[in-house]
Amino acid sequence: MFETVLIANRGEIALRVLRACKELGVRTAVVYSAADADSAAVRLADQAIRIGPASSRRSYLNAAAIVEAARQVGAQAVHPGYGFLSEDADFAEICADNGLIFIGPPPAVMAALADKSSARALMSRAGLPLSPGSIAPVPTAAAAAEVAETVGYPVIVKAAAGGGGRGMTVVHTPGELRRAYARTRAAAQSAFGDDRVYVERYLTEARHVEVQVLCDSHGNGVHLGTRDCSVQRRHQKLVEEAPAPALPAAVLDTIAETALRGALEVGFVGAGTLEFLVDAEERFHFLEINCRIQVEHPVTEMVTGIDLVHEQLHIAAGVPLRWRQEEIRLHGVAVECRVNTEDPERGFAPTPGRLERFTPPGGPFTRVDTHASAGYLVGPWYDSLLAKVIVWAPDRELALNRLERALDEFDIAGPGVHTTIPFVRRVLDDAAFRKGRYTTGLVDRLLGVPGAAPAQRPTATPAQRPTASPAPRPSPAAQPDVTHRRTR
Ligand code: MV4
Repeated sequence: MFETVLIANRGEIALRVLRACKELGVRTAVVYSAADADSAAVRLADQAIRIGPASSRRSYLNAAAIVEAARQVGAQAVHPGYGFLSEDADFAEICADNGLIFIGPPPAVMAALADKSSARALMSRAGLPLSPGSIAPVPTAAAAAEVAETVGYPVIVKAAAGGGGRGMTVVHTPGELRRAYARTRAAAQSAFGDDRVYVERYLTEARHVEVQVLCDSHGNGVHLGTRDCSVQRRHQKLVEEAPAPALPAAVLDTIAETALRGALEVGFVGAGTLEFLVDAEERFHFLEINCRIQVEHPVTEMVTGIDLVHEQLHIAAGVPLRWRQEEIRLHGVAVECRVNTEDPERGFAPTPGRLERFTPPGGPFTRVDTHASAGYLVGPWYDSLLAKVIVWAPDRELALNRLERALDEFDIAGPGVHTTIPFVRRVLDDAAFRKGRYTTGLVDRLLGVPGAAPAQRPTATPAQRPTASPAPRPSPAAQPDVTHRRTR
């Protein structure tokens, strides 16, 4: 195991990684910006290195300053957390060039998977079913129109360099396509310096189901089941749960096993997440793979009993995977909600300010991951995640009741500070959500967004349900450019 790890992040995830390191007897060093000098991670770390002003660009995104901090403290490895440099293959490469282990996949694997178009091609070759659409980037508006005609409208134009919902445009009719295509390319060029885009059929009323995998550097891998992350607003997740509800165990197993096969096939190493959409017919479609620890990782920890950050550290240190698939048992249900300092009544605008009161919930099977405490100053510089409340229970109904109980206990107050708790309560009260029959359309419906679908059952009745079958494994030579023919 490492002697010293540098934590290149802030907020609750810096604290989460720090705790894992301490539990494994690893010395901790944390970098911080001028805005985070009083943070809990700075207080608890063995060493803390100030790397710049509040501006992310000049601190948590400053690769040179982070590498210099690692050199100063004699760290062998860097944990990037999530966000910031966590998915930056160039940063992983810079770490390697400086003799540092980046806690994540090898830089070349990261680069291939960060490109969503390339990830689609690799996963398709590994036999994963993709959302219908193009695999290679689509070079012209005319080519985009051809793909759209083949898969059928609505379609979604996605930036190859995007991900996590950034750089996507939904197109409902052929008349809108040319402009949407041009606009997405221009936006991708300005956001990512890369204007390549691809086109998929836009699947409405689908569920966002993701699979947690752990793969070591010796070719071994396990999956840790599924999470449902359909409750999102503008691609910010609000509520996540494990396992994905209201799907037959056989379907979940097929998705999880398929995901693991894909991860191993592309040489993935570390903790990763493969995202899928599951449609009303319970067919699943690969979307993208995330090469980092995710915000919602605790729900998987609660149902498996496995500390994912411990596993990341062991994998990065070259230790063979400590779990066989048969040893991983899913137990009960875990639900997480994010508490952001945002005002749901004002379009979820951030509400920075000082917290006069901050009393997190307690009680059985109730975990709160937060860096905040009474007196904490929520600044305007970083994302507004203040806390995550995660509960576990033997069944989903009790887990949801327990989460409501925990949120009732949470006391957060400060001048001008609002939180997303009132909105999360509405989600937990929603009839479709309570039944586990909700889709990516849930939040827009609750917000009354025009065009949002009314409440409905996303799941086929048992009589209509197709039998789960493993994904077909087309040979590379037989790989079509467009993955599915239009069926209606
Ligand atoms: C989609 C989709 C529907 N069809 N792609 C959003 C985040 C990124 N990882 C992929 N995302 C989606 N891609 C196709 N072809 C739906 C989503 C999506 C979503 C869309 C609208 C509102 C909420 C959503 C929640 C999760 C995923």
